Amino acid sequence: MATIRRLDGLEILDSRGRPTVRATCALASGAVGIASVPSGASTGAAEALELRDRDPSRYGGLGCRKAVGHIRGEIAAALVGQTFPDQSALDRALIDLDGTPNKARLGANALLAVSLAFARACAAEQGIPLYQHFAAIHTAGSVARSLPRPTINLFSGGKHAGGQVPIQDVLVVAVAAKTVDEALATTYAVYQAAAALCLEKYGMRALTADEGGLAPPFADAEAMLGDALAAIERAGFTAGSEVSLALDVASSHFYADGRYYLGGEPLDSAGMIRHLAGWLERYPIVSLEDGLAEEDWANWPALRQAVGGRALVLGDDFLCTNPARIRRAIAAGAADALLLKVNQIGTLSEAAEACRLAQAAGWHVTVSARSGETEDDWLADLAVGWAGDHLKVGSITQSERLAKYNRLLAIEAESGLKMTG
Ligand code: 2PG
Ligand code: MG
Repeated sequence: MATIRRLDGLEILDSRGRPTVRATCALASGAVGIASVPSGASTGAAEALELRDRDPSRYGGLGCRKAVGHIRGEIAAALVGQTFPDQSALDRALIDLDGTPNKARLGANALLAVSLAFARACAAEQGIPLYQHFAAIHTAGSVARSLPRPTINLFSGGKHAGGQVPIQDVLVVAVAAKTVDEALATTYAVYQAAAALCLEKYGMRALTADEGGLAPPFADAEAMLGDALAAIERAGFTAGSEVSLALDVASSHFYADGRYYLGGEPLDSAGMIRHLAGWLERYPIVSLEDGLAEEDWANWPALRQAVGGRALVLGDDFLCTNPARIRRAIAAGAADALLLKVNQIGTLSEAAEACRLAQAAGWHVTVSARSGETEDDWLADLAVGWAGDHLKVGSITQSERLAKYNRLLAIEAESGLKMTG
């Protein structure tokens, strides 16, 4: 039971310097929660709507004054003074108030900021860590069981790096690390080795992309993967048994008219699947995100079969953290892992439903940040509370990324929980 005493919104700036939304929720008990929402760039077509002002004279139309105005105005008017038995009651009120299927009227950014600020205030009211409160939101009565294993950006391309190479992320997974602390130290070593390699090979200090990944002018995606392998070895690790790779192919963003424009001859879906299967043979890849495009539904089951359990078939744009899309994908055998981004769906309760659905089907869950992030660290608590297998936050640089790793380190130190295997 929590009674809202005050709701407020603030337009703040994200890691790209673009506006986003922060909300403050004060409860009658005096407990206060403040939360900020992130923003994507390589967005899925089925994502909930992020409300932008569309005033070209201010932040190129990306202002969030309307969304903030909705928190201060209509949402506050409807919710202040109301008592909510739990998170799902609050989220239901937000969804009903908005009244659209994709949160287009009040904005998913406004709704999610309130949803998260309320959760934080409730955790504060009970005097429990946010990750334990998130565990209870996931399933009443449950507690946090494990820590997620970080998957960390090494190299960036695609929409996060100006498209010098079509695929979006090559990530490092410290598969032999036993603790978060060890996983981060391992990744740091690989990242530094990659930076040195980029200096030698490309003759330039490697510039970083939106999420802090190194983004030299790779000749093609193959070179990106080869350089990742070389960096792992240069750092003194054995590729595969100690350090593996994860890929965000983000293929929706180089797919047009039924063809994948990966460089060279355009590939049809079968050709793309063969290409990806070839990578799995040559590189130690444990997770393959958006290997096919979001609208290429019909071919996802064939991708999953071709991968044959060698790597996770992870859906991001494909699933959009949307329970209806996840049900369909489970029924079709189209994937076996969910990339979970709360702002793709717009409230905590709906994202929790997406997470439960995936986990009940035996899927893995990778809890993910967005390319436009803030210094807020709730995502680390969410990944712990919801028993995420992996946490994908971007690279091991830039404070908006490190805020989440630092929170995860603090949770590891205080909770005694073990990282997933
Ligand atoms: C993705 C995310 C995070 P964005 O595609 O997985 O890397 O990117 O937030 O731009 O959608
Ligand atoms: Mg993605």
